[in-house]
Amino acid sequence: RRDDDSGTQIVTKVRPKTKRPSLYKVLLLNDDYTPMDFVVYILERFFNKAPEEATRIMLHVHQKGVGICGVYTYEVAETKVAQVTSFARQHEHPLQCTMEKE
Ligand code: TYC
Repeated sequence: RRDDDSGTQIVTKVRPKTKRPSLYKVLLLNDDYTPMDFVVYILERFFNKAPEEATRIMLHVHQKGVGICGVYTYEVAETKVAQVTSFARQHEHPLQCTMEKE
């Protein structure tokens, strides 16, 4: 919606440019040392899982080696990873939490 200097009207359309944000999976990795009940607590506290769902995810990670805790936008996923890692280290557990683009 503008005129150039030749006097010819150039019509440009305004396009609503709202791209949906990329999503990131937050993953827990299995290890031999972190207690099962600690992992369940992590899933309840940081990922808002009900006790049964938290237990299911923990056992999945225990058996398969890796599992999804949740799917979030970049900054939320990054914050979850930092919170889980900090909390695990405070309790001297080696629990690994990472994120991966969906
Ligand atoms: N493998 C651990 C154990 O036997 C339990 C565990 C589950 C650890 C999930 C980490 O992400 C994990 N105590």
